[in-house]
This record gives sequence, structure tokens and C-alpha cells, in this order.
Amino acid sequence: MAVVFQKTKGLTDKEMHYCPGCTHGIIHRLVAEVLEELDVLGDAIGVAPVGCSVLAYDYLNCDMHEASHGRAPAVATGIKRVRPENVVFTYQGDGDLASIGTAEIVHVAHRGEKITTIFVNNAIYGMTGGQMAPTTLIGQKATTAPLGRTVEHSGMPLKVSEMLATIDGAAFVERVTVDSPANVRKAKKAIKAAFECQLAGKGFSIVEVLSTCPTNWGMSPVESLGWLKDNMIPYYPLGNLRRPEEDK
Ligand SMILES: Cc1ncc(C[n+]2csc(CCOP(=O)(O)OP(=O)(O)O)c2C)c(N)n1
Ligand code: SF4
Repeated sequence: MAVVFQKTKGLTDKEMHYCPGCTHGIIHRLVAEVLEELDVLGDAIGVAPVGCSVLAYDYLNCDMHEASHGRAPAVATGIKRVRPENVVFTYQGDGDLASIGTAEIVHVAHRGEKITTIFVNNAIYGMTGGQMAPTTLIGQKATTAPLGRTVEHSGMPLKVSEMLATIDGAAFVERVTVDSPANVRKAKKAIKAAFECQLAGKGFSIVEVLSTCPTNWGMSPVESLGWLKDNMIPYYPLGNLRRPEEDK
């Protein structure tokens, strides 16, 4: 019988701990499928963050390292420099990357480190109970912004991909989401292109994935996908912001 669907070798058999409707699991699978399809599972070294995806090291079936508090890009830099033959990537949430570790991601892009970052933007701190993140939208409620975020108090939400795309060392920058089957396919294509950029030695590559946090948004899984589409995509438009010259 023809096999039409099977589990990717890129994921372990360990049951994931994510809340129902959380899209971290989908994004894990896309990263795992891409590593398998590029035949680099045996050469890949991932760096996990703090946040809900801290346990990515248990789920991705490649060598993994842990880095605390936004330092994943710095740790990945060290790994890639001593092992340039390996495929090195970080997997980070928006609290980890856009708040605690802003400096690390800016400087890794600035230096043009040949690593890949998967940046999961769910507009809130998930693991620690729904505090406001730099990416929280105006009017969005968070435990540290119970009346909703205001510009006066917190400034506008930080557009990380737009910021990184201005940096010369950033070779590939794209924003995607996983709210529909069509967008899941586009997200996988971008993740693959980012890893291919690293394999071609072209510089730093990052894919921002707009994600859900039904638990801290206080919504059902279906409602949270609708909220992402109606509120996040208009402020964080999908698409490629930077790719190597010859790929344009
Ligand atoms: C320096 C520092 N500040 C805060 C924390 C607490 N902390 C751990 S995980 C986390 C939130 C992570 O949120 P995010 O990166 O958005 O990931 P998510 O849980 O939403 O996937 C925070 C604030 C910490 N461990 N260290
Ligand atoms: S708290 Fe939010 S980000 Fe964390 S697993 Fe649950 S839904 Fe996902």
C-alpha cells in the first residue's frame, strides 16, 4: 500500500506538553521535516530557549543544547564557529528573543553569523503566565497590562523582522504563520529556504512565525487562530523582507 503520510524522523516519540491549540507543535514539526528533507538531521545542532519551547530539546531528533534567557544566538555562535560543518539553529519565543535577548539577536545578525533562527511570535510571554512582551499588540490585555497595552506606556509593538532586515549581515528574513494549511505550507518553504541559506554559507537567516497562545489569550484554539489572522497579520505582515541577492 502506498504510504501517503508518516511521522517525520526529525521528531522524537516523546509526547509534547503544549496546550491544546498552541502552534509550537506545528512549528516543531516543520523544522523537523525540513531537517529530514535536507538530510541534515545528523549534522544539526539546535539551541532551545527559555519559555514554553524550552523542552524543544526533547522533541527535535537532533543534537540540542539549552541556553538560558535569550542567549541562544550567542551560544549558537560559539557552536557554529567551532563546528562550521554543522547546521546550527536557535528556536526562540518573543519573550526570549525580542525582550530578554534583544541584544543577542541584533548582534548575531550584525556579525552575519551563519546560523538559522526560528522566532515564534505569539505576542505574549506564554510560559510565565501571560505578561506583556515587546510584541504584544496595542489594546491587547496581558497580566502586566490588565487594561490593554498603550503606546503612551509601552511604545508600539516591536517589529523584529523589519528591524533585523535593515542589518547588512542578515541574509534571509521572512515572516510567516501557521493559521491555515496554505500558510503552513508557505511557512515550511521559508524555513527550508532559511536553512538552505545557511548551507550555502550566505549569512544569518531568520524566520518569524506568528503563533498562538490560546491559554494566555483566554481563547479557544479556533478563536485564537481567528484572532491571529484578524489582529496579528495586519500589524505583522507576512512575506519575505530579505533574501540573498542572487535568489531575488
Ligand atoms: C532574565 C529572565 N527574565 C525572565 C525570566 C522568566 N521567563 C522564563 S520563560 C519566560 C517567558 C518566555 O516567553 P516567550 O519567549 O514569549 O515564549 P513562550 O512561552 O510564549 O513560548 C520568562 C519571562 C527568566 N527566566 N529570566
Ligand atoms: S502557554 Fe501558550 S505558548 Fe505556552 S504551551 Fe500554552 S498555548 Fe503554547
